[in-house]
Amino acid sequence: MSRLQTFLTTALLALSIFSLNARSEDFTLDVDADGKTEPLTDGLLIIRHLFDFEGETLTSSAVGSDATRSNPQQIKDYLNTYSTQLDIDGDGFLDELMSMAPAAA
Ligand SMILES: [Ca+2]
Ligand SMILES: [Ca+2]
Repeated sequence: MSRLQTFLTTALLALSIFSLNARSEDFTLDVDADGKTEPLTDGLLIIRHLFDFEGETLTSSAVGSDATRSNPQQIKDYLNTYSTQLDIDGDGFLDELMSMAPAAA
């Protein structure tokens, strides 16, 4: 491998690692962006999103009083943008709650 190839490969690798870090840092579990991560707001929003709730049914009684991201479409867009970060167990699927339901019944 030439020096140029080595340099370009190293630069590309460094850039991809930087990009991954930057993307991860952009995502937080504070879905409604009120500065706090709470189970009955942010957690509920994520669960409802995973069950494909939309509009008012997504956000009803599930955004904090100081939320700066409270519009259902904004929240849906945010969670869709960072959907890979929501795959907590890393199995490539976001629907484990739904797929586990028949087994648990
Ligand atoms: Ca929050
Ligand atoms: Ca998963």
